Amino acid sequence: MPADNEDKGLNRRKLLGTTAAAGAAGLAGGAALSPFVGAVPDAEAQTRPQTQARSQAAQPGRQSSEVRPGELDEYYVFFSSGQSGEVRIYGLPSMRELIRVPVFNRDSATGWGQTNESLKVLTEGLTPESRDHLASIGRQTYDAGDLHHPHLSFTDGTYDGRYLFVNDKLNTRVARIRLDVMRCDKIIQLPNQATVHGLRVQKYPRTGYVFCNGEDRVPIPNDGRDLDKPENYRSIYTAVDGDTMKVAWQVIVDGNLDNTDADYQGKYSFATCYNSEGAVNLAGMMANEQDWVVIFNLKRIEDAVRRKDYREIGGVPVLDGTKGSKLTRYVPVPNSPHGINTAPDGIHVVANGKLSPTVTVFDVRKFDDLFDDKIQPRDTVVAEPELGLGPLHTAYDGKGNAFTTLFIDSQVVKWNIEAARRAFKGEKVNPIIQKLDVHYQPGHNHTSMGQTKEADGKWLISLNKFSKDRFLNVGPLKPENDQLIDISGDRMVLVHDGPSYAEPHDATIVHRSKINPVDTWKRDDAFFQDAVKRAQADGVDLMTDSKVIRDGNKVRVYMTSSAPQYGLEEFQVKQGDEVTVTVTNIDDVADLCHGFAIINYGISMEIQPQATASVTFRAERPGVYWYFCTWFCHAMHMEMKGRMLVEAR
Ligand code: CUK
Ligand code: CUA
Repeated sequence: MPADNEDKGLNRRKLLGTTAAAGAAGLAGGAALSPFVGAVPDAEAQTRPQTQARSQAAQPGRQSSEVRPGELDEYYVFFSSGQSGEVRIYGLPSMRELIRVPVFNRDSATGWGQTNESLKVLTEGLTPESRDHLASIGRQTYDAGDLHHPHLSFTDGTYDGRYLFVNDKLNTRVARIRLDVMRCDKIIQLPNQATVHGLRVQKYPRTGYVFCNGEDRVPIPNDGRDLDKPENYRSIYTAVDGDTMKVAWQVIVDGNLDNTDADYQGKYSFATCYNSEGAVNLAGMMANEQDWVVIFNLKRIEDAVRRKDYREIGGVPVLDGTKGSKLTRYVPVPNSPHGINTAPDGIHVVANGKLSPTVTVFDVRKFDDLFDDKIQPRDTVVAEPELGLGPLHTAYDGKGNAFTTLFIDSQVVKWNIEAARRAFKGEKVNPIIQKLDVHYQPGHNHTSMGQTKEADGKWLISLNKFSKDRFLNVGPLKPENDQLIDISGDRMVLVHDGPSYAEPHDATIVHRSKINPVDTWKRDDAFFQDAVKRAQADGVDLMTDSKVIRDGNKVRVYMTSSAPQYGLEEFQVKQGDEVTVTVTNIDDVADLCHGFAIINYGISMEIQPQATASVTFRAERPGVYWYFCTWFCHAMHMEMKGRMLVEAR
């Protein structure tokens, strides 16, 4: 019988003391800069409230991660993948990976980043400056991204199953994934700002806005002016219209923006800010004792946009929300806050301390008075409990409790919001209910439906940045560890370790009743309408015709695919031709996917049931090149092939 995770952790922490210290140094840049880092975690741990040790097995009725063969999971989990640039969809509680959705990455299996349909999505929303830059280095788009925050569209405070929105910290982009086909259909690059880090959506009345934090400060426009004049650098907060995927407005703020969230009333959004110092190096960014949370008044911003009280820069309205503006308020919080999370009660918002062992709790009902200058910024703070070292993100169970990750302590702490409020008023109550060791160094955590008003308090996942010894050793690069925790009882119980590849930052757990994907594409789907129009202009019916159309040195090859055959067994082109191959999967069967790949041409794409996919390339290499199906579709799948004959010039 395993000992209580928590008690074991105390010993383990002694053993791993160097790790905790290294983590602290990494965060704080040395103990001298941050006094709390000097506190010995062990000493602190001994004063923690300890309750009866119990293993999972000793608690009948607790939830299990087991989903038996043939059974379905109860929840979808949408994981980001950081520098991998894609979205990964898991089932919960099994924590089985179900599928991946390529977004900012180049994906070999689907042809994302190579097909004309994906390239349209990847290029149409780039800024003119980026398009020029990419063209100057012979490229159409980026093939890398850093995807941190996956958030579903809302209607009336809960998920509506339409879209998933994600950010790209690398190339300042926001993408939208359609949840009916689980495919990215829009990507927009934001002008004026440098990176999109925090991304959350409007919860009420609907999405609505997608809020995007510009993290780094740069000159506007960033065209070579003010290179080494950081005092002229600016940070930008953007609201993208989730329906049109166009920038609705931008607000200039003070400080680097980290994470963001919105209220349940549709009145305010807010962001954590670090580097209020406006510094350009680590020591400078941590110099001040306090940074701030900036609150955005959506109605005032919309009114200002209506009055045209803005400057148009980079084709979008840019408003001034720096200190003293009517559009924003700045609430001081301890140095370098990180995550910010609205509770499902619609009242509380928690900003997580990171360099401070505290979290700061706001009451959104006080924001009206703050904007009307009836109260001071700090009057909106109703609690500030000290939770442990390195608080990064907070999740909720919908029953008044919060779960905060402690990066340096490698723990999740469960605490009660109301108790924290009472303690803040001076009552002798300890808001901390339990601390659970996680393995190791957690960043985001997330509860089932926990970012909606329908938080159900059943599951918590902790996305841990280090796995160390928890899995078979796979060399110097270790997986991360996404741990599943049962929160349905009074105490958290760890039930599953899940390795994951670089580097999920965040996840959203959605009850399966909210998501209704299709099995086959509709033939009038917008995603491949360019191909349909091209075919119509060539007099080709994609569902029945397989034809080669020559148009000068452009050759358009149309073929159907139906297991186990392409509509064309061969086609001939001339060296130097620009060839567009358009394949339509006419099989009307769930799960019957075909592929199209050309040997030694580096071409590979998939075609889902009832979909059309196309790829354009230059036939620069004479000879015989077999094309073949890449998705195992039939007993004769190996024979599903044909020849591209390239005649020498
Ligand atoms: S951030 Cu990664 S752990 Cu980009 Cu949401 Cu907090
Ligand atoms: Cu078609 Cu394999």
